[in-house]
Amino acid sequence: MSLKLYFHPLSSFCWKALVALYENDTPFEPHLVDLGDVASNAAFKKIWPIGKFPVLRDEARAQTIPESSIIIEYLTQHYPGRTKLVPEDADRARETRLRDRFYDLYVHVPMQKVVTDRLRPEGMNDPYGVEQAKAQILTALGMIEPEMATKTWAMGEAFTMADCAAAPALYYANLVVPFSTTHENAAAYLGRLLDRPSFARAVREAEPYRHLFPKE
Ligand SMILES: N[C@@H](CCC(=O)N[C@@H](CS)C(=O)NCC(=O)O)C(=O)O
Repeated sequence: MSLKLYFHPLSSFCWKALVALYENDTPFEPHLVDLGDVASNAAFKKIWPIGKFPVLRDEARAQTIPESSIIIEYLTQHYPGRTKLVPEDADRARETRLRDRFYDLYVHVPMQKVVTDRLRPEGMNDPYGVEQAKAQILTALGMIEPEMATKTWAMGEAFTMADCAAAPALYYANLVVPFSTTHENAAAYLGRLLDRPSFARAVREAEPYRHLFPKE
């Protein structure tokens, strides 16, 4: 098998890459990274010193690919399948990338800020930063709400990389800033994402690790 994915089943950005892989039944060897284990962490940092997953390794092409969006671009280019995750049309591709960036930077990253603050040592919390992050999520939800009033997926009728980004971002954002009653279109979109077999599989496979998610 040519592709190896360094990941953790609970990690939201890893879900994004997993959705892309599952969409096209792309064969890969899963390699679980345990950042809490000194040896596993050190071995992973030799591959990608930044130490953030997912990271894809393609032995056939001798390529190491970090960053979830770049992994999806790489898969689209070298291992395409029935779901065209990045459209061929240049304008639609750019719009897809914009929505991918939007969900990563303005929903996913602030959601991470709220969650990782819960893991900080006693007395080292950042309540102001957490409030800013929650406000950022609400601003983004306010933009998603009218946009998803008429669309099935982020780009319309076609499932793309933007939906790979939206799925984990909205799933975990809904845990830290519940929005099912305040943003009904965004919530309905999350419901459709949860019904999508690729995302449902990623969520299901994380179940054994759910206890590791830090509660408030
Ligand atoms: N921009 C990166 C973000 C990846 C990321 O933040 N991954 C988190 C897990 S969801 C991680 O590796 N956290 C471990 C750490 O920061 O030590 C991407 O899109 O892949």
